[in-house]
Amino acid sequence: MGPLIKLALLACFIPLIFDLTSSNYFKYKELEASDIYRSRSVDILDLNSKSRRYLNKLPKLSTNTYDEYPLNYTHNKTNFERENATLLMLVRNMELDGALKSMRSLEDRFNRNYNYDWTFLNDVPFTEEFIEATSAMASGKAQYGLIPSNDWDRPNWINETKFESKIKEMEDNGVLYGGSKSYRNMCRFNSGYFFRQELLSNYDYYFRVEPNVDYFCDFPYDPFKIMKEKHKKYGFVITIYEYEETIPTLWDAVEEYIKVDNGQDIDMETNAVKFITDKSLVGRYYPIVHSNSSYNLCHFWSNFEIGDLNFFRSEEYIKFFEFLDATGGFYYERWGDAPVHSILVSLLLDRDEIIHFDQLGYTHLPFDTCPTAYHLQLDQRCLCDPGREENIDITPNSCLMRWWKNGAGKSFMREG
Ligand SMILES: Nc1nc2c(ncn2[C@@H]2O[C@H](COP(=O)(O)OP(=O)(O)OP(=O)(O)O)[C@@H](O)[C@H]2O)c(=O)[nH]1
Ligand SMILES: [Mg+2]
Repeated sequence: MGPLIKLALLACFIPLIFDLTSSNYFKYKELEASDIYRSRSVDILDLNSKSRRYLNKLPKLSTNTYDEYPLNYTHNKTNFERENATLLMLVRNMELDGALKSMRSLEDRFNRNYNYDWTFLNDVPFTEEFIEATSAMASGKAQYGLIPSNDWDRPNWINETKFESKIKEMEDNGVLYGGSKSYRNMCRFNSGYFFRQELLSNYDYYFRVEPNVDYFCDFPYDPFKIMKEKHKKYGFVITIYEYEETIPTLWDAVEEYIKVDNGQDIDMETNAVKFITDKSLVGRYYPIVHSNSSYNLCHFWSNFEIGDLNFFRSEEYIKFFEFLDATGGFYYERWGDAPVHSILVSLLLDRDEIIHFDQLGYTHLPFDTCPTAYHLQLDQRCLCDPGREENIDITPNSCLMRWWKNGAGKSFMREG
């Protein structure tokens, strides 16, 4: 054995010799490393928090909307008082797995602290299995409603021959859900009947949840409280363009109603009509799809919505809905509840009564919304990538920039 090899062997044994005299050398080393990592992670978080703009002020509703009025309501980790509100899911028994996934996500991100009630609606009775599994997943009370046939099924004044030929035509033309009869029932129910269900009669607000959605971030506030405190009546997270082939005559019917209303319920000065009719260049984009009417096809994506039930139950909403319904457009065409809600909300409400919740990361295939600010990603434990192609907010497919310009969003973008 050469002297160099002897030296190397000795060097290897030195730590062991020390280890015999102390306790356990390797364990000691591991501890040291984890201490270093721990203090580094604290430093990094601290460094990040120094860059937070509003750290010492009352929380702002959003980092993205230039709303100068901070909330009176402070979200702290002990104040979990509930508003008079329910989480609401229209769902089929066969969607149990997806329903549980959505529930788990919303419970984790928000409701486990508040325990709001869950309301489930179905056009057929829920199975024991569905009731058992969803009740177990809910942190609050769970209640189950069977929708009366009159609120769900195709009314008998719909002309069956015309209906059958129209849906065949749509199916042949490859329109999304164009050949589905039940989808039409669902859209009409969600447009004009969900808020009239008895189980909802004692609530003021609902939060619509669909199977197989995901909430990417911890909620930084109770959105129901925001609705109440800020006098909001409709809240959304994503806004996109509708397929015009599903609503060829919807806007004609809306224009007729505007004439009939004659300024009684619809106030064009204060409402959000510009949001749904603006076709100008906003940012770098014109509307991505051409439309044949003055409706620009923008709608709030209604699979996520938080709404004031008293607005939907109001005479002005119901009158407008019934006028549209009487045309048969829900069946002869395939009017979605998203454009219907969006048009009625945009025309009947004051634009300041509509709110974009821009900190609530969310996905329903095929689109996401994910807060971009790095400190929000950390604060709210987000699990999403704002750089992903599916994150739709400032892409040409999104109407959000039109909302910033014409709605209650970025007031600096408003004209005049
Ligand atoms: N009870 C019941 N619920 C339904 C029916 N059709 C749809 N739904 C529910 O209505 C909501 C909207 O239906 P979806 O099938 O998700 O429609 P969509 O979001 O336009 O399309 P997807 O891309 O398929 O999600 C979901 O909560 C469904 O679970 C039905 O026939 N009966
Ligand atoms: Mg869906």
